[in-house]
Amino acid sequence: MVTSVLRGVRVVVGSIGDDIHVVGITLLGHALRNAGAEVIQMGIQTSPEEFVAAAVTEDADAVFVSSSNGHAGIFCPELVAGLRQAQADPILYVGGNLSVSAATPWHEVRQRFEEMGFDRVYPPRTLPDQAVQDLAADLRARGNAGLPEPGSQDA
Ligand code: B12
Repeated sequence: MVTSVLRGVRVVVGSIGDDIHVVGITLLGHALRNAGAEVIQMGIQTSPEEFVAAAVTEDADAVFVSSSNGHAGIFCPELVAGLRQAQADPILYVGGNLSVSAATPWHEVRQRFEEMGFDRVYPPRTLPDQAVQDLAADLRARGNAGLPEPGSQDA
């Protein structure tokens, strides 16, 4: 793993709504920290309002929303609306188990969350390193010139 690819980047991480699954967000937090990010770990059962407040007060570059119990669709619209109302525009990722029924085709799940306003929607069992690399690329695409280029001596 590249150690400082997210140096100075501020990321809010948590499980949304009534979700009590903690292992995924713990691993995500470690991976982001190992990549140099400052992680604001919200833990489990984080309400949409708490996500928004943290994103605003911490001036977050990105918000990572995790949901394992399938209830993300209930809580995420409020989170996206809250960020818009607060005129906050962090990069927004969501992942975990995003639908209650495993029978729902993945492309429908992804489309639903993309239409809500998420920049990336991750399927179950996504490795944290994938999101780390995606975040570095998305930040660079937004013009965050402070990040080291992958493979550079700084990274
Ligand atoms: C352990 C577990 C529990 C434990 C949780 C303990 C704890 N404190 O965390 C207990 C027993 C308490 C539990 C309870 C429940 N659980 Co449970 N649980 C699991 C289990 C077996 C493993 C979850 C886990 O820790 N995985 C390991 C981590 C590392 O993986 P992960 O969470 O998927 O995260 C990885 C990736 O997905 C990714 N990721 C996760 N989030 C995000 C976000 C972003 C932005 C990105 C980039 C990546 C990312 O990063 C992680 C690292 O790779 C899963 C089944 C499974 N095999 O996944 C069911 C499962 C998640 N549980 C399930 C259910 C239904 C429940 C309950 C509702 C059961 C009940 N009827 O009470 C309750 C939840 C209550 C609530 N309010 O949330 C279902 C959810 C189904 C759905 N989504 O439709 C699952 C899938 C089991 C199943 N097949 O039915 N559970």
